[in-house]
Amino acid sequence: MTVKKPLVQALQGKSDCQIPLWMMRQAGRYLPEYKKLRAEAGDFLSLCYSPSLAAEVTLQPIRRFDFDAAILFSDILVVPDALGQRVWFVTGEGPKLEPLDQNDFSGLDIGKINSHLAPVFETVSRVKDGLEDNKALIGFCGAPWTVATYMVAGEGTKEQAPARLWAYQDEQAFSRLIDILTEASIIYLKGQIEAGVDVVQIFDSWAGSLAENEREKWCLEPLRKISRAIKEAHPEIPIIGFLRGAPLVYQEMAKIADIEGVGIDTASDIDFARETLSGKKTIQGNLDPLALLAGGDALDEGIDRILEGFGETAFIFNLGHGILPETPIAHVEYLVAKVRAYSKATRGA
Ligand code: 1CP
Repeated sequence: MTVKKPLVQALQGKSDCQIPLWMMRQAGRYLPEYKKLRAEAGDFLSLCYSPSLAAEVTLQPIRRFDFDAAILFSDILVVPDALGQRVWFVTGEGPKLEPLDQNDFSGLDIGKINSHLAPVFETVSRVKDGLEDNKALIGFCGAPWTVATYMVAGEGTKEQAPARLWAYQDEQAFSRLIDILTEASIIYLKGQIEAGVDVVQIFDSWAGSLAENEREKWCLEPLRKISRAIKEAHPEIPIIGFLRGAPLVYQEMAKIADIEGVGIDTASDIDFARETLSGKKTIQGNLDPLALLAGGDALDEGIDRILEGFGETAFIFNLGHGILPETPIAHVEYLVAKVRAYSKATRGA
């Protein structure tokens, strides 16, 4: 008999399975074992491209907290790196990319995705070997828009102005870049699925900075294309879309046939999200990472509101964005125990 994975069950629409729990950025700098390994590994991209170390980092939070899912340790910016745009990480500053020539980016080559990212696929196989059968492995990519914001600016930017401006000034060229990234994301996600991931998540962290009509073009349309292509090749693999900062988009996401899960961010209204998505999509979210950092009443109230709001629907407990490096381990332990107790009491699982 195959062992059930609560994360996959929830994404199949079940609301009576154990409430699955994982955290965005769950492998990372709040964990002492991560910091130790990170210091030994040298630069961040070498860690992403070292299958043995990346697999170890992927499994660290599962060993410590017994989450229901591991998320592949990699980064959204391995895709521009694979396309031939040089990427590096500066400690304390974040990602840097060699400037993209907006008049000629014909050098970007999707033909190298599979060979360049072979170490990431190898990480997936190794994690699968180390993961219990009831745990899911999540693969991911950045959404074309979010990845493009880094490629155009050459670094993280506050309001993603360089990419937004270019999209207004030369819509055709920007559209070509989004098409390349859409194609690259499909190849990359298929590679992860063929190597063994059970679920994929598409991170559109900067969807919220776009005007509404621009969001349709640069976020929703690529999401429809990517999810369609993945579903055609791998109908059994659930897809989670996470468009941060744009709650009204849930009405549109509820209509995308090829995604099963919608990640909701910290600022989302719980009742609105439930009314818009429940019965159509599995909801994932949305504890404020700062409430988790703060602990105490803020944490209790945050967890209670989410469990009361979503506990009766198909639901995955998560944060509204990534866990912060200063978060005390004890607060994460408390969160896990509380969600588990609620799931046992209300669902018997
Ligand atoms: O020094 C370090 O340890 C680097 C910190 C770090 C880590 C741990 C970066 C640099 N990336 C990651 C891993 C990572 N990135 C994962 C691993 C799996 C997990 O969740 O445990 C994932 C899913 C990502 C995805 C990612 N990278 C996103 C989308 C999700 C989000 O948080 O919004 C984005 C926007 C990035 C870009 C990036 N990479 C790293 C940093 C510091 C950033 C953000 C830079 C910025 O704010 O602009």
